[in-house]
Amino acid sequence: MPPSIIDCSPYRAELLALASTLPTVPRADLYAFFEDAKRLAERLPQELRDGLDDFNANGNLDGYLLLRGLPVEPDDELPATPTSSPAPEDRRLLNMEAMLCIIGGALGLLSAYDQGYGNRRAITVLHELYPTPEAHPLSGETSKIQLEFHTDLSHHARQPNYILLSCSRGDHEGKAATLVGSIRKALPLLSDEVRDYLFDRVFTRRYDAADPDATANVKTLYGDKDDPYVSFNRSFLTPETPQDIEAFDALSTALIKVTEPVLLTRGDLLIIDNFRITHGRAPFTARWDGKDRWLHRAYVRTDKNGQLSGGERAGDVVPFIPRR
Ligand SMILES: O=C(O)CCC(=O)C(=O)O
Ligand SMILES: [Fe+2]
Repeated sequence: MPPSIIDCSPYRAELLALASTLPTVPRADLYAFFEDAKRLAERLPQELRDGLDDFNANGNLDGYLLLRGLPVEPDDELPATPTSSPAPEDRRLLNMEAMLCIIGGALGLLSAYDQGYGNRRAITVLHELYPTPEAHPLSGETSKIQLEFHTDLSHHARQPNYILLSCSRGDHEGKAATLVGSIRKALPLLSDEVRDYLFDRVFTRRYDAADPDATANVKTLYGDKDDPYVSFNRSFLTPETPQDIEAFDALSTALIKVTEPVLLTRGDLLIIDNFRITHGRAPFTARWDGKDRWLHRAYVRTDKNGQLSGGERAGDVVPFIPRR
């Protein structure tokens, strides 16, 4: 299995040179920007390109690939960490946005998603993640509370293959680890009975608290029985029978047991295989000083699991289709 961390510091100059040829205001024309980024992906340093291709084809045991040492700007050249979204249309390209889009282009199609329940934020490919002062201190959206394990967009029939998180700023205290639980590591901890029970068992996932009819059908384990995909979200899936609950608990315990904290710091880019790991985030303390944790996020579709039907472009909005 390929390694899960690639040190990119030897390629910094080469990567900066690639990024410098991208449009300087990406939001002025996102389609054109993503097209350029995809073209540049062909020119990534060969070892890096090989690592990405291998991960794309085979995955790895950890379920993620972490690129370290990417050419982030010096901190005093970065704008203040945002406190609202979307980002201003005229904001100049940041290096970690450039990295997000070039690496995303190497893996597949950068895509925006209609989530089906009225996206909390604007539907866009380029997301910004930062702590929100107005949510402090009680909301689950804040820094204070652990973000519980989940699979992104598990209720969506075209669930993205990858979540890319690139880091312009880590949190001050180095506590905001992204938590990743790999099914390839957790599977051997499950009994044959639990595996058999969960495999292809369909659970109902409500995706709109305001509408009881808004449901999708989600399987926690599916695909190849010996190397399954996982989808897990304790708060949204509804186990119905004592057997469901028992199997759910076993899966949850196994995933927690193998969970690894990945602490993102400036210049890191984490590629999460959204089919093979569930993820969360440890609590941390925000300071609201303009230097709080700041990640850039994008979803990538590939030709796996019915995500593409032909003719799609990077930058498209994927319409909402509940998983059935
Ligand atoms: O903030 C993080 O590290 C993870 C956030 C998250 O779960 C996501 O972007 O889907
Ligand atoms: Fe997530």
